[in-house]
Amino acid sequence: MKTQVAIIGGGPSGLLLSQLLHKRGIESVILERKTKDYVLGRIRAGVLEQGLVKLLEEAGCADRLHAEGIVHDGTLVSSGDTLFRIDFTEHTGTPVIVYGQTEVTRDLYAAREAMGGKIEFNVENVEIHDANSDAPAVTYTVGDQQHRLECDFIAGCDGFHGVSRQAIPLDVRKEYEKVYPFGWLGILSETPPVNHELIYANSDRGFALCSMRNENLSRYYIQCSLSDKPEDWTDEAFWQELKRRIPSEQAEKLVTGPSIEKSIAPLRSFVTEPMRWGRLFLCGDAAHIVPPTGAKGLNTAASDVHYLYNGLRDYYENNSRAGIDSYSQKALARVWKAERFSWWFSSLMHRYPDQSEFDLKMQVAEIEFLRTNEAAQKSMAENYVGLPY
Ligand code: RFL
Ligand code: PHB
Repeated sequence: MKTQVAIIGGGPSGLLLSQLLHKRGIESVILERKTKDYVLGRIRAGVLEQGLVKLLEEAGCADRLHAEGIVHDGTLVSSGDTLFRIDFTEHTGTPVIVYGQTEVTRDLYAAREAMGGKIEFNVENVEIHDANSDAPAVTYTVGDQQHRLECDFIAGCDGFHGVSRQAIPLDVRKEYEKVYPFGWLGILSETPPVNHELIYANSDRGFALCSMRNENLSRYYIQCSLSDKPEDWTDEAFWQELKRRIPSEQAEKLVTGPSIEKSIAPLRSFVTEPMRWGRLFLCGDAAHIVPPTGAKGLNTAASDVHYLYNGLRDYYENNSRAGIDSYSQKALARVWKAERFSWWFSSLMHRYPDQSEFDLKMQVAEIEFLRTNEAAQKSMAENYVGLPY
């Protein structure tokens, strides 16, 4: 088989890239390790920056997002019982949209299928060949059938545990990593959200986040120990702990109910450099991970797709290599800013096992500065709604 762009990974990065390329007449094939239902069963990000919304519009996949997404003009931050608001629209002129990654992915799959996009599910043993030559290829198996896909370019959109990053030789690749000493326990419940905007809560029992998917579907998280397992936490224990971490006025209003999903995610900051090797381009979680505080994961994947899509367009439409040659540098410049913001916001909001009393005072002082200082609020708002591409 032959195509122009072989895309490894059918998560949001791979699907969005494929759909955008298709709109410009550039052919691609997506290779996905799991089934579509499995991919759609993963509950992940919930907050979309305008940059991602614009890309979804360009991809022709934004109708449901505009009909069902919830516009958020700001967010709440709490420290104990002190609650304050950061106004995104006032400080930046831009809101964010709350619309789940699951729904984005569902819309992208629907669009790809409607246009006859080629997606191979259940692929195994994916191997990248000759990425550093003018004739790269990907081999893989489906069941006991061996396949070979020849292509002009390979997009490695296969997430943190994929194979693409590993295809870049170790003497070329440099990785930067910070692992946080805690995780997030998240639940989804068919209950009305406690508040119409998100609440990021710092408390002496650890971080909590009140988020949502729609008016009757709430997403809540609490900081937990890395050794915890979801089954250690009954729904009742989760709700009790959440109530202790958010301001009492909110805790009293909280509507609880059975969880329909419960999972633990570790927190990590990770970047690999460069994001390109020959004709292989890494995109999204394949190249970088942020802790979820600040909701930058999916949005940073989207900015990679933007740079790669435009680079490939430039190549096919204008016979110019300028865009693909600057891909890694442009993508990384924005990635590192998202890494900084997520690291800063995580450091501000969590309890660390080795935190000294001095460290705690610094956290309190910084939250107080954010509460009272316009410039600090503007800086937070600019980062939260997404820095320009
Ligand atoms: P994905 O979504 O991981 O998709 C990669 C796809 O590649 C497939 N794959 C392979 N396919 C073929 N061959 C192989 N060898 C393959 N190896 C893997 C996988 O099955 C998968 O379908 O990466 P992508 O597309 O770059 O998208 C990135 C986003 O998913 C990610 O940044 C965010 O979801 C991160 N993230 C969150 N971000 C937020 O902004 N807010 C959140 O609340 C939030 N929660 C999360 C998250 C990531 C999590 N992970 C990765 C464990 C919660 C979790 C649990
Ligand atoms: C979510 O709704 O899942 C969510 C929202 C904001 C974050 C992280 C996760 O910072």
